Amino acid sequence: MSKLCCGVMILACAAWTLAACGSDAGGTSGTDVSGSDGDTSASVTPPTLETVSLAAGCFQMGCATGDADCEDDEKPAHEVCVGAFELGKTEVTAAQFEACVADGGCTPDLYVAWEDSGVRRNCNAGNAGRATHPANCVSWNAATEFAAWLAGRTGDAWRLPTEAEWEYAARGEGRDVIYPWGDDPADCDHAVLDDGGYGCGTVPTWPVCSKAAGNTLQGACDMSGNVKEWVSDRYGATWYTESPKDDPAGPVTGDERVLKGGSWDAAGVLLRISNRLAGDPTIRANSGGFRLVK
Ligand SMILES: [Ca+2]
Ligand SMILES: [Ca+2]
Repeated sequence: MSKLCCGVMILACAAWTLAACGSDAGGTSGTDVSGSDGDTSASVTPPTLETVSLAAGCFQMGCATGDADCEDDEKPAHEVCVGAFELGKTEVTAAQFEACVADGGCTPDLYVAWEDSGVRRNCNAGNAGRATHPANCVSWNAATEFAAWLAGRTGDAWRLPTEAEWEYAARGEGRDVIYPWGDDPADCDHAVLDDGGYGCGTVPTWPVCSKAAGNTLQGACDMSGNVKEWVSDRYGATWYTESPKDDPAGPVTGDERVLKGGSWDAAGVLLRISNRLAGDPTIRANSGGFRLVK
């Protein structure tokens, strides 16, 4: 991915020329306009995030065996070990994100809310018809803010997953597979993607857990496709040559953050578990969302 390309993407997408925004463009496809919602309320009940349990374990992170599409930044495959954690079964939904907004915990400038026309119409937060769709148009900064808000309101240590935790979970506790369902190519039976039509013909997102055949062994939905997901790590193209084995958390320096799993506007190969995207933490792409762990 090139940063130059990403800069152009933002401008192209501002006019909602979707066709220009569907590639492996580093998390920057889609809308990036200023939000304006600011209503707050003191009596919001924080959402309960359904989770699946992951046991501690070690696995090969990076290119899966036999993956001909694996890219340089996914190499070398290397052993990584993570502790046990609880993973959000779904991408954080628009309704869950709206609770944070209504409670004053999520800053409008860090995400884009839906409006009835223009470029915001494909952002889900604020659209009553998309309550069960994933929150999209959220920056990495908005995702971390949501996590901090939910942790503060519930007392649980909610946070973004590390890239290693995300990948371990997508592999169903670390299996050597290309996709959550195995090695068969990504299609609309398993995931919400671009199969020649954005979102399998339904632009943009689908309600979370619409593609049960693509779930992980533990039951996590949409790890591949629907929205690509922010993880906590900074991006480093050569990070896998130096990553530690135990609980790696990414490079300590770098401006961009990692996105995983591909999205409704991405071709199937970009939904590979080991695929890595990099995005500026301020970018609010209509193909980008997140899930949390604790
Ligand atoms: Ca996803
Ligand atoms: Ca990539």
